[in-house]
Amino acid sequence: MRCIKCRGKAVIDLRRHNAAFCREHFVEFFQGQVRRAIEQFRMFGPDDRILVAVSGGKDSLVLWEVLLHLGYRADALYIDLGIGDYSAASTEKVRRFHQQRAAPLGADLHVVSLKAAYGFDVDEARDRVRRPPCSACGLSKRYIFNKVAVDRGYDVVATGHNLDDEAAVLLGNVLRWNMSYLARQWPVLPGGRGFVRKVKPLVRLTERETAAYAVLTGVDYIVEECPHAVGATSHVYKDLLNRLEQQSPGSKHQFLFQFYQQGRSQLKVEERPDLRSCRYCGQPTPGDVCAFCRMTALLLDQLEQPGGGAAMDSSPAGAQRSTPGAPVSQAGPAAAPEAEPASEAGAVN
Ligand code: Q46
Ligand code: ZN
Ligand code: ZN
Repeated sequence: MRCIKCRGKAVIDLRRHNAAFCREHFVEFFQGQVRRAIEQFRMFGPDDRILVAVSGGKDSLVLWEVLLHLGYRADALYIDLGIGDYSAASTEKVRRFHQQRAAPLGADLHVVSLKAAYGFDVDEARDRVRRPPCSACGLSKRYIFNKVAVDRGYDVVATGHNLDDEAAVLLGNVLRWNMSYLARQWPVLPGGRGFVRKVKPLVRLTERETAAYAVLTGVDYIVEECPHAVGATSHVYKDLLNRLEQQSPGSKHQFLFQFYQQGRSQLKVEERPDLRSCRYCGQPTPGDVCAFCRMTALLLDQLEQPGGGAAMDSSPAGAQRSTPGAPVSQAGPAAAPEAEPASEAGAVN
């Protein structure tokens, strides 16, 4: 197998492109695809300040690496969700990547601990309010990413969702004919009214390609998945699409990009509901109190019950019962992205 660029020994075969590349030309190809997605969907410009949502997994760390390599002003935000050993290992990977690869290029890493900042973690949310962990986690991540971006003046939040992720979401939305989610499925979620713009620059690249890029460029990431991801429906969709791809290379890309180019334009995007400021944290919400503050209040009540786990006294100083969504260690207005599509929930990748 020979590289189609230099005829040297190829290290990867990309059947969907009918191409094979050596290390050097695969890296060039990968970075070119990221640049192309940024330009194709007008995600951001060279002067924009980007906040990359990192989880310690391959996609988000690779995304950060590529954006820095392409010369963008990209800092990152990591949220310690308090999910046992998984969070401990992820934190270490992110901190090490920052120290070794990002800090020397002048990039900052922001770390928010859900427990230290808001008085609960994802496992407590699951146990105390019987909310599926991914639902509490997704809501918290959307809230905090947006809040930090707004508070710290970033223009855009970038996530590591790749072609496999987006094709699986599309398949799920098509199977349910969920027209409002379909209408909003796009690699750029516009900002405004307290929401920062969100973009997915890896949308032209598959999971396999991202993993190969990580290995070939020495990006050390957490291989284990979050324990709560086990049995996720998205895995079934990804499996199906991979089987299709095996038989017919390029199907995944066709499915997603033909939708972007033809299907989506036929759909009408519903107006977002009128928003007002959350009574507690000041963030935009269709109701009186934002979803994150409602969940926080419920959780802190539960945790205060006798025998109900950590009492407020033992939670970090500053957690105010009268301001359930107010972070313990950070102050200031923010935006709760609860009006965003639920299909966005959870994943940072
Ligand atoms: S981290 Fe959070 Fe994911 Fe774990 S609890 Fe679910 S949403 S699976 S990307
Ligand atoms: Zn080559
Ligand atoms: Zn609120």
